[in-house]
Amino acid sequence: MARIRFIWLPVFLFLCLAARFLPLQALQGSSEVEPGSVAVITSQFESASYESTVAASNDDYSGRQWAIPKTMAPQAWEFTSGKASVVIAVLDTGIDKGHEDLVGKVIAEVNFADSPTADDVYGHGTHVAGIIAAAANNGAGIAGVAYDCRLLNVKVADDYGIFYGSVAAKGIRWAVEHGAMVINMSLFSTEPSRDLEEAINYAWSKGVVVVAAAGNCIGTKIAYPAYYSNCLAVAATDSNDYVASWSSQGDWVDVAAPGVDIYSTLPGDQYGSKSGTSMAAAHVSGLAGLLFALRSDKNGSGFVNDEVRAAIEGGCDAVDISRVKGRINAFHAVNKALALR
Ligand SMILES: [Ca+2]
Ligand SMILES: [Ca+2]
Repeated sequence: MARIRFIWLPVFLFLCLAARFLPLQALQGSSEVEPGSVAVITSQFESASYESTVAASNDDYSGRQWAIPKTMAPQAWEFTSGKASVVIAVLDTGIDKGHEDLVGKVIAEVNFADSPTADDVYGHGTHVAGIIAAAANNGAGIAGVAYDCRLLNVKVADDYGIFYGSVAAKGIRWAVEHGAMVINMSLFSTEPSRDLEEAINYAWSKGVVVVAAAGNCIGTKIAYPAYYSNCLAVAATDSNDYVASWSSQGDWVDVAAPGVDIYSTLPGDQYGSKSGTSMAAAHVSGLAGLLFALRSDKNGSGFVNDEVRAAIEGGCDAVDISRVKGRINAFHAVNKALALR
């Protein structure tokens, strides 16, 4: 596995840095010249390196989900595990909606990508979807953070994990129109996109929480869409609460969440580990789903997204504080939301 990482890390570094070295004329007039990619470190899945005898649910691989106890999700589940009316859009490479641990979760889907199918050929969106909402206590697989919420499969990245800002913007607007309360974008580009920023602002104005991977850019280089102010930018931490060496970080990053050796669903009833700020963002979107289920519009704005975002950021544990503001804690965030109610 070390060899795979050695090969892929330079590829993603190249993606992060490529825009800097493109001829200037290639960058003028359009934000579409340079695509972004899904925010995973390797396209290969890895076998689990973490195994605990303590299980948080009766799912087969519960012991491999170190992020669940780390973020105190089981304690949060005492209050809510989400609800079917809370819809989370996964803007990604598609979802295997027939996966045994995702059956019934995807209520609608659309394909905006340059691909013949809304299914997940690349094997990224299915992993993200499982982290958010895989069925819990069904005796199989894993447990998603918001396992009673529902998903929208919004395919905006192609079968190589590549996306364009204008396409993701279309996906956001479609998701809002189809009832999404949370939009997860486990993808990033080093190029800004006005279409994408406007779509995110539109989503926020409609009461939606938008979550994005901070990118795997090593250091404080800005990544989009995570950088936009109406988007929660998520860095990745490991099981010891250290920020991953390849994770973007810096003042512009809003929260951190587990993103190293994350065990989740893969197409064809498979499971495996992946690392990246992709996985970190998915944990935050799951938590947002839990908080929407509590519905606490304390300030009477007519929307809950401001309270949800405040609870996520205000409920963080201080970890590795020289590099990130804090790592999400589902139980503390739920308590914040309940206190706000
Ligand atoms: Ca399960
Ligand atoms: Ca409000």
